[in-house]
Amino acid sequence: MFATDDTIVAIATPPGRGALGVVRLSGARARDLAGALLDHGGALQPRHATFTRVQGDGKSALDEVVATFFPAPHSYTGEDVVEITGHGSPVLLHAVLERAMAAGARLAEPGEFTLRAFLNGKQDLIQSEAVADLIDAATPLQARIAFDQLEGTLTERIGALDARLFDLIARLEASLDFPDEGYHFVEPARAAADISSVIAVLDGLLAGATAGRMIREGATVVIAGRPNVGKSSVFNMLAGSNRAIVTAIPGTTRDLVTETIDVEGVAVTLVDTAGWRDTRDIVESEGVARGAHARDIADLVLLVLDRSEPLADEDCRLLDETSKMNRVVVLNKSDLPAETTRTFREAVAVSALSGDGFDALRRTIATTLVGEERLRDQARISNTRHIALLEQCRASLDAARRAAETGNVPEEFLLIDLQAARMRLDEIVGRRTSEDVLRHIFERFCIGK
Ligand SMILES: Nc1nc2c(ncn2[C@@H]2O[C@H](COP(=O)(O)OP(=O)(O)OP(=O)(O)O)[C@@H](O)[C@H]2O)c(=O)[nH]1
Ligand SMILES: [Mg+2]
Repeated sequence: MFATDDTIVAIATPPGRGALGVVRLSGARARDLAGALLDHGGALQPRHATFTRVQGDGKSALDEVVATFFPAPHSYTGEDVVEITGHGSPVLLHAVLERAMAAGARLAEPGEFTLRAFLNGKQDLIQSEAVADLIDAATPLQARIAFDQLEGTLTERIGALDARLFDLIARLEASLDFPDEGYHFVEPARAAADISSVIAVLDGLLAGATAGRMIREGATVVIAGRPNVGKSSVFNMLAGSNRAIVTAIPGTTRDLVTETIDVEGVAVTLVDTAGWRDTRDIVESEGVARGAHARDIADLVLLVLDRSEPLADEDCRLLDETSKMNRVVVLNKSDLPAETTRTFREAVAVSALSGDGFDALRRTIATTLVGEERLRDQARISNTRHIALLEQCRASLDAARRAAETGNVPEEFLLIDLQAARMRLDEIVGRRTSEDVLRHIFERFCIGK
């Protein structure tokens, strides 16, 4: 499968300059190879920070470094690991890397350190994926969910589900040892009830999945409305910058303007669009078409109305068009006297001029996208791979339950579905995951992780 008998090396810190930079080695020869680079006499002591120097090609030293040796199995990868911390200069770090490779180390593939941690049983697959999520996190909420998964809270819940299935399977298998016609070790009704209770736990996990995925992957929020209602002003206020051009001339915005922002922990790609109206202007009508397309793929539409004017035909048309979408109506220009009194189910009054109402708008956006979910501390599933496998698991359990409910299906048939359900759980934690899937997961990582 994956080669783990060689010693790998990579720069573990991001490209570019920094105060410090780290080169990491992992594998059986990590300590020997480090010894060949460093001018420290004698072997590195376990878990001691050793101040020493890296030798250059000739006699002169390259850099002063601190080297730390983590002997197997108490290291990130579960193998012998040496971390060499030097000055954060790309030139120096590459020189150290090349010296390590010249001594016999192989350049690590993306994610290979974490892959080894997984293969050596230091982490399960959920935790390895959480490492990538933690590094990628763009908001504190994303980081918290990833860290939760790294700590094993989701692993525990999957483990608890697995234990209940295992118990049921064991009891049904025992029935097979009493093959007398009509004798059930577990009464079918009992089996159906047990399966139902496992499904209920599964549904609890899946209930938060959409929100979890939205938090992990971020959401696209599109600002729509007729010209001049203040879409670009609302966009700028939410983005905290004057990114979009604002003028009193209707039809100012033509292109899509996007900005990624943090709305109460949810990473939102905010899109400003051209005001919707019938127009003969070629450029503007292209902008209007792009805006319509953006609305179609949005996770949420902010429909901006100018509250200081009566509703126009275009407003009504947009209200109608977006009525089935995930939508928040933004009643802008609340600093001016109100001209419309119509009320909407999900509406927030704001003034993009004064900033009034924007705290409420941010809260409404976040709640509409992910519910109150984000405020609760609990194990969450957020990863599409986990969600898909849990749904497959649920489908198998459902089939088993239906079979049990008929009361006359042999245990063998129930067992097939229950085993299939358990297999999906095994795939989530990585006990039974194909090499292709593993490759796909670890390719996402940066080199050095
Ligand atoms: N009084 C008041 N004026 C506002 C408010 N928001 C926007 N405006 C004004 O309304 C006009 C239009 O604002 P924009 O943000 O450019 O409106 P828009 O919807 O993006 O317009 P288009 O790009 O042309 O579709 C500008 O003169 C803004 O200063 C508000 O809350 N109160
Ligand atoms: Mg605009």
